[in-house]
Amino acid sequence: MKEKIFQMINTEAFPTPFCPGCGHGILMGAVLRAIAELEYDMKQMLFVSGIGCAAWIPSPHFKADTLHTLHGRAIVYATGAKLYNPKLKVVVISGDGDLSAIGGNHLIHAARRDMDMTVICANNAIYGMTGGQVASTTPLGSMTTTTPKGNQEPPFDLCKLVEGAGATYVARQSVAAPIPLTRILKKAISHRGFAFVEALSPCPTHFGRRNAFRTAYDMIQSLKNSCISTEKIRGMSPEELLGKIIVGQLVDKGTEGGRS
Ligand SMILES: Cc1ncc(C[n+]2csc(CCOP(=O)(O)OP(=O)(O)O)c2C)c(N)n1
Ligand SMILES: [Mg+2]
Repeated sequence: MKEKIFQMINTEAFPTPFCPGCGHGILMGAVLRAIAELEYDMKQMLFVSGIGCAAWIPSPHFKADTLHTLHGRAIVYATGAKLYNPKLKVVVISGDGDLSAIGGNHLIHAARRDMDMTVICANNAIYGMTGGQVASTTPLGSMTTTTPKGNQEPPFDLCKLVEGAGATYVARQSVAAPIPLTRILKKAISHRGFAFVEALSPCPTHFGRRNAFRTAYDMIQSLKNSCISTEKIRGMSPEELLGKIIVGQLVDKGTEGGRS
């Protein structure tokens, strides 16, 4: 497996540009492992990203066709490529800001159309690459460079957003649980139709240090403590679920649909 994954990466592109403790590298590894375990041929795949730290995950690190596009426009390019060549397995990997703020409209409409593509959102709850501004995913009260008194605006629940828009596969997992994350990525990548994965990825540099996390390790521990799986929430009251993040498969409408 190690050898196989080694052949899927551009070794000259390493080390990655990610800060120490950033979760995006774990996500990168999980995506590669998922593809390797599925035994998909990278030559039949296209990876599309927008702009941001997360957008560096596929390009230039994957030895495959990649499109590193404009901020917020990854899904647009992915849609065009898929329409031109329906045989392509198209995977979008980008950040929460890129996909759900500037690119939010494209996200909901691709979900509504059940476009046959996988969208992997590396959600670090902040605009990482540009210095830590508030995002559409930043939790209430969190400190960012643009919310010095704490964020006053409620964040999107990305999974609910795309489910409401029509996505036929939706799942959430954190990079603190790389094996379940890989399992979900395999399901999402092999899904026919619009598949969405929200990968919770810590940003110690911009989110952590402004929000009382002393180390990157603390952020991983906090994710471990607050994530609860869909199986475990049965029978729990809304009060017990307060502050918890539900992870696991949230929607799976089978693999019959999908527009291309
Ligand atoms: C049209 C346009 N507006 C703004 C920017 C500046 N910009 C680049 S990346 C980014 C946000 C990235 O945040 P996110 O998508 O969450 O990725 P992260 O860096 O957190 O992984 C912004 C605002 C830009 N490049 N282009
Ligand atoms: Mg981000």
